[in-house]
Amino acid sequence: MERYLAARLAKGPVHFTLIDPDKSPGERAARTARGAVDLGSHVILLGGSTGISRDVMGAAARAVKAAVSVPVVIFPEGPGSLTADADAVLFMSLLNSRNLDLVIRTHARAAPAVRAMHLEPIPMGYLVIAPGMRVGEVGQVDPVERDDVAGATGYALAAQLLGMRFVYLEAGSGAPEPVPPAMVRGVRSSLDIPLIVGGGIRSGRDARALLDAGANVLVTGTIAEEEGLGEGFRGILEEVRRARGGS
Ligand code: 1GP
Repeated sequence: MERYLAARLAKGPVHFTLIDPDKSPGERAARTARGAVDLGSHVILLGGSTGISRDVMGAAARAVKAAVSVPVVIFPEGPGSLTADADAVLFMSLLNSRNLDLVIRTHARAAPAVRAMHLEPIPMGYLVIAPGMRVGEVGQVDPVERDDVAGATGYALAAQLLGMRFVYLEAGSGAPEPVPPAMVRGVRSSLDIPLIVGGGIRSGRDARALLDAGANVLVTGTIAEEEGLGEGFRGILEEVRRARGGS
């Protein structure tokens, strides 16, 4: 997965489609994934902010893998949703959580299982920006304020210096506005590793502002869940394609 991603990122920004298998189980997840990949999405993420059982995650991963040839990656809310049926897992530390379990302790408990399942871990710093929505609450986060570019940059750079290979700025699923482009621009200018941005991206216009600011990966979930793969989703993918020079 990481090699696949590096090859895609070498040519420009990429798009991840996030599907919640609790809301879109099995074949339904596969249908969304197929449509998203047909429109140019590069990776399918499976996850949600409430406990998804291993069975539900496994069934979705199997169905999606049978339907598309892009990597299928778990966006974990906890170790209970890990399944060997996916290709990789975002092995992510919730950098600004007050709960040490979400910063490192759960990882210590889950690491042997990740190894045993032969799931490729993608080392990532995950940073929640206000408003943070549900992940901000369940993640017991001290959200970075939307105008605190220096604060976000500090966390992102610390993640890089600790050896993490991706940083994810998260406004929270369903956020009324995405992470501010000015924050993306500021963090991007100090960072050498790819910057993932998600939460509240609903239109081509949102996508373009974040891509212009230097986002390397855009993640969208809610738009496809609420509106299907219609105008909003297509507009986002169009902007990603444009930023890649048409490829
Ligand atoms: C959530 O960043 C992702 O973790 C996607 O957010 O559901 O708002 O697209 P949306």
